[in-house]
Formats: sequence, C-alpha cells, structure tokens
Amino acid sequence: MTDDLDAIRQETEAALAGAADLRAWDAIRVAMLGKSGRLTALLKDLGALPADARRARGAALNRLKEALTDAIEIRRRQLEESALAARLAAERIDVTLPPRPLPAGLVHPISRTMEEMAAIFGAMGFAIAEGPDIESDWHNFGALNIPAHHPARADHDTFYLPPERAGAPPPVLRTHTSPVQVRTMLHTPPPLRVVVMGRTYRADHDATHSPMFHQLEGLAIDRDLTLGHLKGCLIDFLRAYFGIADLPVRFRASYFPFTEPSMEVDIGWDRRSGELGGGGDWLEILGSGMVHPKVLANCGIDPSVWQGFAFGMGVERVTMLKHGIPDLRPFYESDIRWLRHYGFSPLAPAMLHEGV
Ligand code: 2NM
Repeated sequence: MTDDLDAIRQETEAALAGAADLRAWDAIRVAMLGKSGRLTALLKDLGALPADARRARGAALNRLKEALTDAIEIRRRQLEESALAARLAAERIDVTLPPRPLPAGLVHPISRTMEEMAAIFGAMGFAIAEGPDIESDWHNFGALNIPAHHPARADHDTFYLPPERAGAPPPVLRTHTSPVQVRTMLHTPPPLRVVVMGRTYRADHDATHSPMFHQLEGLAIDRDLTLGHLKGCLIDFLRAYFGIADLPVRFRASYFPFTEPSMEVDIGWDRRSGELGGGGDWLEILGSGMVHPKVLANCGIDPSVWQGFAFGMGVERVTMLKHGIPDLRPFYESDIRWLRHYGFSPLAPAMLHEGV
C-alpha cells in the first residue's frame, strides 16, 4: 500500500532534479500539490476508506506531503539562486566604461570675466572688497568729491530711493563701485590694494546701456605710488586679460572729480575687422587716475603721507570685446540658447595668461 507512495516520491524527486528553471519547477508543484494535483486527489480518496485503513493511509499521505513540500521548497531555492547567479554574471558592471555625461550648467560670461579679473589682480596683490548696492549719497558722491548740484551727478542718471528722513539726502542705487573703495579706505589702514567687482545702476536704457551693469574698480594706496605704477599695473592687466602680450595701450589726459590727474586708457585694435591688437585704431577701455587728495582726506587718509591710484571699467564692455559678443541686451535675458553659445564650462578654471 505504501509502495505507490514511495514511487510517487521518487518520481517527483527525479522530476524536480531535472527541472531546469522555475517554470518547469512550478509545473511539477502544481501537478502534485495543486487543486487537481496527484497528491490532492489521493487525499480526497481517503474519505472512501474504512476508519482503520484511513488512519494508516492518512498518516502515510501526510508524511509524503511533508517530504514533497520540503523537496519542492529546497529545489525552488536552488533554482532561484542559480537564476540570480546567472543574472549577476550576465549583467556584470564594467567599471572602466566612461560615465554618461551629466547635464551641466554653464558659467555666465560676466561671472567668467570677474573670475579672470580676480585671478589677474589677485596675482598682483589686490584683495577683493564688497559693499552694498544701496548707498548713502555721501558714500556714492560726497566722499568722492562730487558735491550736491555738481554737474557730474547728472552724468550718472542716478536712481534715487525714498529718503529715510524728511530733508535728508535720499539713498541711491550705487552708480559705480567707488563707494566700496570709500568704505575700504575708512576701515582699512593703508597701505592697501583692493579691487571691487559688482552691480551698478544708472537710469539709462538703450542698445548699448542697461539700467544695471557691472563694474570693476581698483584702488592702491601706498607712501610713494606714482602714475608709473598705475600705468604698469593697467598695461599688465589689459595684456593678461585680453591674452595679447604686445597689446598697444595708450594713456590720454581726462577729467574725473575723484582723481587728479585723470587718464582715460585706450587699447589698439583694427576698426574694420574688430580685431584687438595692431591695426592702428584706438578703443577707449577704462578710466583711471591718482586719487584726489580731497578724496583721501574725506576717507581719513592723510594725503601728505599717502598717494593712491584708482581705475574703473565696465565688465560687460570688456567681455563683449574679448569674446566678440555683439549685443549687450542678451546678457540679462536668461536665454538658454545664448548661454549655451557664450557660457563657459565650470570645470575650466580662469587661467592666468603668460606675462603676469
Ligand atoms: C574710475 C576712473 C577713475 C576711482 C576712484 C576711486 C576712489 F574711490 F579711490 F576714489 N575709485 N575708483 C576711479 C577713478 C574710477 O572709473 C572709470
């Protein structure tokens, strides 16, 4: 009576051993233990037996069921393990493959120029100073020898803000970065060298002017600074920034209220091709001069002991010249096509050119 059960057990174990994958394994399981399975049918037949025979047959069937259930479970684990091992072998990762490119942002040309300026002036011993965009009338004008009703104020097309007290001069959006130099002189004992880069504001808006633009200004103060130091510093900067070792540079007498003497600086270019360098034409690029003794005195520095030179230029303007960018307006439009064209890789650091 138990022979048929032993045969079932051996047959099933052989079938399990021969099952190549989980699909074959499942067919064996269902054929034995499923609703219409062979063992299920044998268990159903128990009801027809007399009580004595039923007990012995029931115990034997239960042992068989337990044995088959164990065998099926063990085979399932084996098949799952070999399926996983096969998958791991097939999907092995090649760690020597190059990574997929990540979508990377680009550095705005204004930021790039300011990084380069910081690198070049940093190599010449200048520190970077910063200050507020909203300034007092005194820091923006008064300290710089631009008194109230002075015609230079009209040149600046100033944005005035609501006055803080009735009758007090209204605060302004700084029209240049010079108030940061004023603040530096007020709190830093000379000798000192700083450059300031940042946003400036003038109520002027057309194809070549934006109401917000960026300036770089610099200030050096020491006991015996001369116009010669100013010239050497600016010639070195211009040649390094434009990457032209023999860039022609010309100094022309000019006027600013905060410097005396004052000089405008031109670089050589070819007007017809637009190329910088030779060509015989001149392009105005920055303003400069020896800091006016009144400005030094206004900022708590004794002009009988200390001299200073200062200079300023437009960041957009030198960026457009260096990279051949024809139009000012897209600088502020956040047009991703413009940025993809003119932007710089964040992974390519601003390098110093030869000669500095
Ligand atoms: C320029 C031209 C000439 C300038 C002067 C000063 C200060 F604060 F030291 F007096 N800062 N910047 C200066 C001088 C700026 O920009 C065209």
